[in-house]
Amino acid sequence: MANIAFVTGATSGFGAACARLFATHGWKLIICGRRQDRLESLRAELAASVPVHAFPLDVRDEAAVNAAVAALPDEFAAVDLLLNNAGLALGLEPAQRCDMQDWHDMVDTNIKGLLYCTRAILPGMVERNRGHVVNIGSVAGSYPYPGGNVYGGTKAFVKQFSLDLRADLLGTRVRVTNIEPGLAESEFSLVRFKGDSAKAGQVYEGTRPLGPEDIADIVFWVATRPAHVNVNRVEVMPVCQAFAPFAISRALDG
Ligand code: NDP
Ligand code: 8X3
Repeated sequence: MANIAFVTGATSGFGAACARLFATHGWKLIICGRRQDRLESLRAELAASVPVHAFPLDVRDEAAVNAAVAALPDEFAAVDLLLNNAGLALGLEPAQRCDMQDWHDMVDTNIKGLLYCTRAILPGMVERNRGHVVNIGSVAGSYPYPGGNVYGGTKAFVKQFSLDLRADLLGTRVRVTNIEPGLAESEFSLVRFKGDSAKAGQVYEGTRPLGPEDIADIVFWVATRPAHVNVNRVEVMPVCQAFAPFAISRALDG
């Protein structure tokens, strides 16, 4: 029987790459996202090789998440892998100048949306004593950088929540993994800079960033370890990225 993967944020970047990779390995796919045109073209592409269930979903809408999970067709209901990938960064301003709505949107998507999806899918996994929740965190959840503020905070939540889920799931065969990528080229920066493609392009200029396929490769690897193996966290950066020294201001000597 084919495995079933439920991918949030499948309309772009990591989510689309994961859906494609899992499909090449014969997994049945549940795909969602807000952009219906993107969703439909991915559905049509994947449906040539595997069964696909696609529906528009804003993960910030708890009732819609619950309704979508309750309405899964029988052949898609026993989800083996939930990939909590939908997420975004908005802005890179210092905290004192951030747009409050951006903070709401990041918390509502990266934290609350992930919680809604997890809470809706998890009981079935526990009941079946089988399943894997793979969350997409970020290096931003471990290492601060100027302007990371709430984005970093949401990903720190995802990291800790993933570890705490493991604690709750002890005694079951349900696995949990947090993937924590660094610089990766997708629509991420275009979204962060609200459609400013020149600014988004500068982020990757002269670098060899990770690509969505690199992340898909890791997600697929953690998902296909032997059933007794739980990869807790994977932190991954491109070779062109490393850590900054601590920043010290010399303007405050008084
Ligand atoms: P993209 O912008 O390319 O993809 C983000 C996906 O999330 C899109 O499919 C988008 O779909 C979906 N999404 C956003 N908001 C919502 C929402 N409210 N409801 C449903 N879907 C939503 O970026 P990435 O692929 O890079 O990002 C995927 C994940 O990886 C995010 O969680 C991001 O924080 C994380 N990440 C990214 C890194 C990077 O450098 N690129 C590094 C580390 C982590 P739609 O707009 O159609 O709803
Ligand atoms: C995305 C990586 O460094 O742009 O989560 O925050 S970073």
